Amino acid sequence: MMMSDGVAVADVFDALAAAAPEIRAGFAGRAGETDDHNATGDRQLHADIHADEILRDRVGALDAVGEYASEEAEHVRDVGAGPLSVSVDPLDGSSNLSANNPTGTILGVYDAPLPASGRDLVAAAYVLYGPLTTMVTATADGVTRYTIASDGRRTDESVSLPDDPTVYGFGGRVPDWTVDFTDYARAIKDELKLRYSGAMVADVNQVLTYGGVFAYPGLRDRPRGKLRTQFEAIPMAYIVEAAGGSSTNGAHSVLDADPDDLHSRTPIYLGNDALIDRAERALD
Ligand code: P6P
Repeated sequence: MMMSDGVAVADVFDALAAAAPEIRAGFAGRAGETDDHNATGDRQLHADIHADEILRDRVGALDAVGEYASEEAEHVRDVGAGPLSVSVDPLDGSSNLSANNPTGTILGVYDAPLPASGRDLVAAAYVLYGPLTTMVTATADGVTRYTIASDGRRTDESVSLPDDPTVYGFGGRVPDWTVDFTDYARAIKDELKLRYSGAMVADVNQVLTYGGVFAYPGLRDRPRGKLRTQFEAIPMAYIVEAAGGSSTNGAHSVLDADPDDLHSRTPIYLGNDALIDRAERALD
């Protein structure tokens, strides 16, 4: 990654950090549904649209960014002549708003046109809207967690996955799990503590904090599972692998995924190496 790309990535992270308090301030009164659906069929909340507009304006205005793609919009948007392409899930787990549970923003920075492979990712980040607003960023240089105050001030600490796993979180309904995943889950639940909120950002953040495994597996009737390859799986896999963990889609690292469709889905398993190795053996 050229130094100029390093500076450009820092500009993207600064834009995300500046957007976060504005997105959070817009939650009140926007938990309701619009009449519209996104490209993967999810009913859109007013908060989804609000977050996407803020991010598109801030990130799309950067000279280094040429393409902006959102989980909330069917097509990639040309936003300039810059070398970088940015993918966003503007408000991951937005349905949690009505229960006042955590939600998040997921962002990927690619040095290739979208849809792009995980190997084209040069940086990734997420914002977690919990009791605190935190931003976790990852580049080839490592993973950093920032706590963002309401006035935008940031404090930071480096992040690495704990060696000893403690928590797990598995998506989907148990009757919809495959036999192989059910066997894997049965073993894991006797070893680790269940932590599952329904927002990928919050659940992966718990794995990064305490060690463990997050999975949204392929299901009996939906072999590719639920989570979006470009907007959720690839950026979050990049962050977990940069923090010292592993990812898989059941067969290989999620970063080796090469989606041909911007809104494709993939099974995803993220966490400590040994737990991911066991998942690949169980699903083989
Ligand atoms: P389920 C939120 O809608 C999301 O895309 C992810 O953030 C989360 O991990 C998953 O779906 C939750 O899905 O089926 O458990 O509600």
